[in-house]
Amino acid sequence: MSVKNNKKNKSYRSAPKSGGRSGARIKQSAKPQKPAEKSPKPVKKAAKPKKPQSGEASEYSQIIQWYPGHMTKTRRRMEKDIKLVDAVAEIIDARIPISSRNPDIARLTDGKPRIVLLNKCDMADPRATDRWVTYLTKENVRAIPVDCKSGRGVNRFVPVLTELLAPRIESYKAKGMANPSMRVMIVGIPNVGKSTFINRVAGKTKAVSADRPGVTRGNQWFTVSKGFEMLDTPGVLWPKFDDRTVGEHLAFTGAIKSDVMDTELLAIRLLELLCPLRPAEFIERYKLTDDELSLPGHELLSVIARRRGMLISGGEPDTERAAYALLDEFRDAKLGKITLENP
Ligand SMILES: Nc1nc2c(ncn2[C@@H]2O[C@H](COP(=O)(O)OP(=O)(O)O)[C@@H](O)[C@H]2O)c(=O)[nH]1
Ligand SMILES: [Mg+2]
Repeated sequence: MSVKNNKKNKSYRSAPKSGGRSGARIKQSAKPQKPAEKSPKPVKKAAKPKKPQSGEASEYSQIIQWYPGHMTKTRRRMEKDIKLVDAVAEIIDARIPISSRNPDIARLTDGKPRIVLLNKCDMADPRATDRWVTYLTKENVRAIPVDCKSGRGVNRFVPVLTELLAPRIESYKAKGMANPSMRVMIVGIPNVGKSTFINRVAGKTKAVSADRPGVTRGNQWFTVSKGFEMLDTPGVLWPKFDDRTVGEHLAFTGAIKSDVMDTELLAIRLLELLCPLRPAEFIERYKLTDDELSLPGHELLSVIARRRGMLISGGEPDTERAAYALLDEFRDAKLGKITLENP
């Protein structure tokens, strides 16, 4: 369980505050006549996710089965690589800082100094990103918001790394090492932007952006800055999507393929989260009235389909097409800069 909210572990691994427990059932038939659950709750007051019932967990195991099967091998390799480095930079998605994070990271990184990069902040709500940075800083986590697409924020990486590793560098020097070279490794869940970040930091040639089998033979290091080297192979962490809310949030952002879930129910769930947040671009794009914003998700999806002229024969709204369009537009940040999880 990644987002359980136990008292011992009330770090930012605690449950997302937005989003309720209701949600899309995987591969259940969509019945848009009925709401998936009760009407949307205001985001701030939404109940924290609790432990899934056993049935829910097994549904999510379907996604796990869909996931690439080389998990164990990748993880072993990562555990080995981590032993070689002085620090770990964990990339998370600024729109879903809780769900995009692997809760085992502390154990996996073996207590090594860590930097958290809040990536894709070009698509996240800037105020929420600020709140996350403040929150993480209070938790003694070095956090840097970055947008690897434009490169914004990436230049803060080396200064923060330098500061974080200063004690380590000093201790090497005290042991007589003249110019110790510090090594750092990038880790994160699939599609969070690990390769893009490495490309940004390394320049044109080193890492390749898409996952390609066979690209990495043996470790290669490149110099990030004087005295700092980075492993060109990022460590892939798997998200813990055995919780319904986490699974949904990962699907909304495209971190996991949404076609393992029912697209219409997923879109309905997204609408239930968006309506209370009232992003201006979302409202403007679909010309939504206040009344429409308080409709249950499945009715609002029909409204959106009609407004978009997405109809099936007989003039009924094509809610499936509308669902795909909505999810695509959310992933392209066309509905606004939206953060789904708050500290
Ligand atoms: N908008 C936006 N897209 C990004 C950002 N960083 C990465 N991406 C995109 O996210 C997708 C996955 O990136 P990639 O680096 O391959 O992820 P990896 O699987 O973690 O290596 C690609 O389409 C990137 O262009 C970012 O900061 N902003
Ligand atoms: Mg990659």
